[in-house]
Amino acid sequence: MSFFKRLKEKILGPSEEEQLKEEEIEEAPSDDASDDEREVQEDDRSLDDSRSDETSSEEAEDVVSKAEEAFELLEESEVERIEEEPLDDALVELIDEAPEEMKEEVKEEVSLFGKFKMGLAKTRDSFTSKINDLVAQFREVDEEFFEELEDLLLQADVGIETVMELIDELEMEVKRKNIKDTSGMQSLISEKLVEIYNEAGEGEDTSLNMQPDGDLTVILMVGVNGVGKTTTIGKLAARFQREGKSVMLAAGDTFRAGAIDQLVVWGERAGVEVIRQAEGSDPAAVMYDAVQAAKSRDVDVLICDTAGRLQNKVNLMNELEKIHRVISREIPGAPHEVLLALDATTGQNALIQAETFKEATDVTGIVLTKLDGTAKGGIVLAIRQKLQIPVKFVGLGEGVNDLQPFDPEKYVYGLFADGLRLEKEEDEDEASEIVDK
Ligand SMILES: Nc1nc2c(ncn2[C@@H]2O[C@H](COP(=O)(O)OP(=O)(O)OP(=O)(O)O)[C@@H](O)[C@H]2O)c(=O)[nH]1
Ligand SMILES: [Mg+2]
Repeated sequence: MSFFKRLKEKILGPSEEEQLKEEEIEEAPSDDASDDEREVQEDDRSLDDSRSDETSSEEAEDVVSKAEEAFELLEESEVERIEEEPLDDALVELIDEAPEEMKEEVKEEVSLFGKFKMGLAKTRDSFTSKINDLVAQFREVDEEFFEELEDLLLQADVGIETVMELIDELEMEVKRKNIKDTSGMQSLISEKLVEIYNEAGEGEDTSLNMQPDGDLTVILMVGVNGVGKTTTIGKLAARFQREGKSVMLAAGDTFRAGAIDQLVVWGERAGVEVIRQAEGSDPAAVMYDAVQAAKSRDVDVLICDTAGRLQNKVNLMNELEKIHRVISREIPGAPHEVLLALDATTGQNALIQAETFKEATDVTGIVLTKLDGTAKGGIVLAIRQKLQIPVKFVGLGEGVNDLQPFDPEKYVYGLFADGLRLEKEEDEDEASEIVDK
């Protein structure tokens, strides 16, 4: 059954056909009921049906059609993947139960969660299956359990400080609540991870520093070669356009052969203008041109690409400083965002790159790319703890819609989703066993 059929059924109840089938099954054993009784039952049922039909079917159709619209925005391959891996019933219920005026918001949340869940498949599979193994192997919470857990988190690139803090917190919680067996540990771990993440970045702003309507916002994209700067610019351009903003791109990577053309392709895809000069020309001059063009065409957002392949740190610093100077001279306060792209698959190396860029320029946010391609998604936590720069977006694939604003709770829940559902099912099984007894 397709995702939408399930969604529809969840909201509207089973289709007439399926209802008829159910009724046949229900009626079959009631042979001894008199015809009169059956008639009364049927009348009751049809009354109930018409009442609920009138009140809920319009709303439900509305939610379903809005959900369909939202999913149409996703690429076909993603829809297939979502259909293959259905959303948790609990999340579908969320859409179902939301008040009418909030349905749109809830549905967006659900589809965002679906994206995190898909994009984090590698990390989740390795991480949760290892945690599941650990829980199965150690029935009791003891020192050895914590040692193994520590190893596992380090392997996922969570970072030593965060791991130590997490283990300390868990040990305290286990003592406080007198927890003996490991069965509830998954939810406790995810709860604590979100808590630690939030504490480490208290007061941090993960939204983009956008200028008020009518003013130009300049975003500079920096990072070493191959991390995904140009791809992220393409995704951001499409995102802003969807929000109704006009966008322009500046081809500031004049260093690498083919870099300008690559940005032009993204520009064409999103239908936005790309300001460029010949390969090898001064990037600061490109920026100057781009800012002038953006101002004269009343553009809302200018996103600037830069070279990642500079020979050494001094060159990098000099170039970024010059670009910065030119932009801020033309527009005081700009660039409004300097986004550092970091490749999640490079693990701890990403942290070293970040330190270098922090020295070279005022990085205002991180875009963590290729999270879909690594089993070491724990790097998000290490970045937060070590760098004090907010992760503003994460890249969860190569497609134009695969850039998502970062949300720690959805992220951690995405990591543990299956494990938590498993736990919930076990709890429910246990509860029903108790009731049965
Ligand atoms: N799976 C996956 N691949 C990505 C993501 N972001 C970028 N890529 C891929 O990473 C490769 C490099 O991306 P680019 O955007 O060219 O990287 P860049 O930082 O501009 O590289 P240079 O221009 O050489 O400095 C491309 O093949 C992209 O498709 C992501 O979030 N997930
Ligand atoms: Mg590039």
